[in-house]
Amino acid sequence: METAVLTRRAALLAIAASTAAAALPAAARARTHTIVMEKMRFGPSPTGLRVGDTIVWVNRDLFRHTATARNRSFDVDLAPGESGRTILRTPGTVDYICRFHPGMTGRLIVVT
Ligand SMILES: [Cu+2]
Repeated sequence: METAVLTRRAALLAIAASTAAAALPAAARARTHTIVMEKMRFGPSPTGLRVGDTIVWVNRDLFRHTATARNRSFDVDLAPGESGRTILRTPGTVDYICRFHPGMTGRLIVVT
């Protein structure tokens, strides 16, 4: 009998914990991902991107590059050695290019 009570209490605590996690604002769950520009290419796009996450763009090349969304949702212009950031505000698929080197392309897939 006592075991059953303890089990029920544990179950209630588990439910309370998961409810608290779900109630966290998106910003509290947000993660930061890095995409490096190097040798005239964008590094691999991170997987598991969610609304609220941040992309840090790092230009390790000897050339100026941009990360420019085709849907105009972001446009980061970076001199050699610079970095910049984009916060992902909306879900969806966003293709991006470098405005100076259109052969440099990438794609972000963002879920809610
Ligand atoms: Cu470029």
